Amino acid sequence: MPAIEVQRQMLPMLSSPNQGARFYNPELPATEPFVPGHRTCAGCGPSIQYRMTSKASGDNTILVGPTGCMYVANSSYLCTPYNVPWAHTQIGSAGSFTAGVAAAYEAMIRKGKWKGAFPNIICEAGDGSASDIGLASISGALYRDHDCLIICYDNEQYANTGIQASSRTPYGGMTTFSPPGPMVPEAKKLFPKDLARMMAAGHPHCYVATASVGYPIDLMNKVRKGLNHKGAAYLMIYTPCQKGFVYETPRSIDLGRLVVECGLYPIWEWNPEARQFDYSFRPQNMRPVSEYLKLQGRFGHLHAEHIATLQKFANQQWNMMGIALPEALIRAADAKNLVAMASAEAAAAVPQAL
Ligand SMILES: Cc1ncc(C[n+]2csc(CCOP(=O)(O)OP(=O)(O)O)c2C)c(N)n1
Ligand code: SF4
Repeated sequence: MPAIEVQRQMLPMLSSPNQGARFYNPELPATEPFVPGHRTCAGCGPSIQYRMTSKASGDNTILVGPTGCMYVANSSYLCTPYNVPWAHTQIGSAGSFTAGVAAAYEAMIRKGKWKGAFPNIICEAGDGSASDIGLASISGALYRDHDCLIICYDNEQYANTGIQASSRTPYGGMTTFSPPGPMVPEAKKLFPKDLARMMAAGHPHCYVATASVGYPIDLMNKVRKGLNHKGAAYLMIYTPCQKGFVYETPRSIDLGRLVVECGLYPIWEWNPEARQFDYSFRPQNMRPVSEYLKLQGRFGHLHAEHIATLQKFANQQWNMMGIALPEALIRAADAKNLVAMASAEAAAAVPQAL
């Protein structure tokens, strides 16, 4: 019997992809594969992202959820908010499980055992799963080019276990595994693993991109591009965690914009055909990192020199994208110029003065 050809869904792009409509866009699909009713925190960035992602992918979708908040908080106590098939997998096997689902559908369709279009197969892995514990299985699935979309919903920490540092936690981030103290005043000393660029460098045939909940239309178009791409695709999406970052709950989308506007989360695409990075995405504003940091309790302990260090890092990212730096951002990379903030010495003197 000749093999039956696999029919793939080609999802259309939404217009105004860069800034997009903030609260309403008439082109948004009405479908809601991720419905109300789950135990995520108010303002949870990963669940906002989950809704956007599944809205973009539509009803012919299969979701895979390795252990983390987007498994546990969504499916606590024997119910789930998924209106499409969903399966839990172990935190380390995000990629191998997803690859198995994709390979099974390919085989079933070719043998005539499954009628209809190939489903959108999406894995939603936290950064603990994607950058640490499940990295090998995800890399394997991407390398073997299974037709699936693997998303790292990047809340920059292990959230579900009570906010521990992952290799995506930024320099200066306070977590229960990186508390600030006299020996390590900046809290986390290491800079984050450059995961998305690792994925592009290591799997050049994959569609790889970064996105943020601050730019919903861009995010949804990248989901669709990743799904339309025949073979493996990988998206890393900034998703602030209200509990771990310690911010006012309505500000999740604001943080999603600020993190890009201050250069700490570059938005780009890796084009596998041209084998090039596309750095053409431009936020509306460029801001100093302090505007982003000051909204979050996890950075509340930082001194001027640490903020300057983060500014230097952000400036390097702007340079990497070929964007000229305004004078104010160059100045902000020098701790002496952060006049409105306490210097390390001044801050250290406070307890003695009391
Ligand atoms: C092999 C294994 N190690 C550790 C755990 C404990 N664990 C459960 S949820 C979780 C945190 C996952 O973090 P992440 O993938 O970043 O997702 P988030 O909770 O942030 O959504 C951990 C470590 C586990 N379930 N399995
Ligand atoms: S702890 Fe963070 S990631 Fe988990 S449900 Fe709450 S806001 Fe979402």
